Amino acid sequence: MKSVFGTVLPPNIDMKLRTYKKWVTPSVERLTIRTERNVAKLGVMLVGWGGNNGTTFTAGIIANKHGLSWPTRNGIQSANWFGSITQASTVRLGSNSEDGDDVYVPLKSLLPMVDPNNIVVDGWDISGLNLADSMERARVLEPVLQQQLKSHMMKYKPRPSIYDQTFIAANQADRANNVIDGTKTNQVKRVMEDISDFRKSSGVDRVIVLWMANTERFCDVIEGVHDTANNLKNAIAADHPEISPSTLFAYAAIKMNCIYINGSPQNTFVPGILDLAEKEGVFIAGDDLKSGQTKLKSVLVDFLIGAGIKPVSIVSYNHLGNNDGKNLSAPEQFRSKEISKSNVVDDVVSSNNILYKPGEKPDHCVVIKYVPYVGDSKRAMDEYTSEIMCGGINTIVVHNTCEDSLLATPIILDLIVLAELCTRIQFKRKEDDSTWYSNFHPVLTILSYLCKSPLVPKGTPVVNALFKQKACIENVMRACLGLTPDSNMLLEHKVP
Ligand code: NAI
Ligand code: DG6
Repeated sequence: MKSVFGTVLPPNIDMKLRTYKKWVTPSVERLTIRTERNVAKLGVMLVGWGGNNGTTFTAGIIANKHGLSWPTRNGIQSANWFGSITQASTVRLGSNSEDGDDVYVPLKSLLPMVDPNNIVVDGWDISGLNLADSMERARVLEPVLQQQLKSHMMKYKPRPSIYDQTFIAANQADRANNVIDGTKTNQVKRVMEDISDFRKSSGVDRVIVLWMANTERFCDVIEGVHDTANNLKNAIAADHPEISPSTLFAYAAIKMNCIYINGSPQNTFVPGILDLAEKEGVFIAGDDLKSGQTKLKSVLVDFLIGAGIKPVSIVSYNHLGNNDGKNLSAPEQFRSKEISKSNVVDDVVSSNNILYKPGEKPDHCVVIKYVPYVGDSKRAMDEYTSEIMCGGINTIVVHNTCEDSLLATPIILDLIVLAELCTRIQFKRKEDDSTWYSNFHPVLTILSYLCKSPLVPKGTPVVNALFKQKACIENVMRACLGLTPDSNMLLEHKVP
């Protein structure tokens, strides 16, 4: 079903809508949706496997699979996936017909999904440390847990990766001891061989490649180089210096029919990659995981503006001491993150033309500082200043200790689990007589909830507001089951 803005004004549309010159023509489009219930044996290849997120994700899979527990000063802690919507959130199915109580079920029970315990992990890193040593270097997990994980993690060693010091900060050079030499053509070929090798050795049916490596600077998008799949192919053959490692990985992954997800903010998805993904019919998604500070912002600003309150200044400061913070202390890499963190309120602001004139936006300042001592325990401070009734000013100040990688890791899992699910959902228009079903568009906008800067195809609105994003996931899943979207009207309780 869709709403169309058009020329027909039905007689029952309220006069007030005429004032806004918005004409609404309800129209109905019927879809048949089918979901393959056999779940693929899934392999995940992480670029940046030896980093904080890469090691924490791998450790999370192992710790949950083996049901590990460890003593803490507060008692025994067991492995879990708190922070993951697929593993730890529930969905309201409806109300119970007997007592009217709401009925909730785990989101993961709605449709068959990959069990995290069955995911096989592999990957690349420019640092050659084995995963046990990189886990220790990351300083994320409790030492007692690390001890239990060590024998498992030691078996993993990242594959050599594509290192281009013009794209990540110079301060990363000392960990680059595991690199693929040669031309860009050789590098792409090597990555494709790695994927093929992983497929064979692990026996997985499907591979998802996820960039969890350091934030790169934005590349300059050049006509004739990045604009089409064919130009990108020729530019790789010509070893063009402005093609980033992340774009080379995306190119190789798509060519190998692997979903490619960008967990960092840089503009990996140049037009040529979008073109390639469309031509090859391979899913891509990104950009940049939405974990702590931004997630809260995409709730708070939506709440304020939805309440008719006008945010006029948003100041977001954070300091962190992990290797991500070190890389982001370089101006060009910081700029990529700043762009990603800054656009997250645009759609909410432009939705309210009572509060904001066309083009008007709140002041929005993003500051990131590198303070090694705090390690992965990022401290985020935000000040939201808003105009309220008759010249009043309302100020909200938030302090959040983020535990960065423990917030990010469940999001990586959700991206992977939901992306795999998307490969099994297909659509057909009811009036279409053919037997042909289409997949989702190659750009998986349904994953926007998990991304700071959602990638969308041309002509598709960007949605940042968190609850709209979550409702999208839940309602698409409900549609797969033949359930109507949860409208929250609860008319069954309101109409006698
Ligand atoms: P990290 O610095 O600990 O890990 C990154 C890893 O990538 C390092 O091991 C590094 O050696 C490796 N690397 C760098 N360039 C590479 C290349 N070309 N190929 C393969 N490996 C390469 O960083 P962390 O904390 O794991 O974050 C990873 C990325 O995720 C960063 O870009 C960060 O901005 C992004 N991110 C992190 C979030 C979080 O909350 N932790 C949330 C959103 C995004
Ligand atoms: C400092 O902002 C470092 C970043 O990599 C963030 O930790 C990461 O992007 C998460 O950001 P947020 O705003 O979602 O908490």
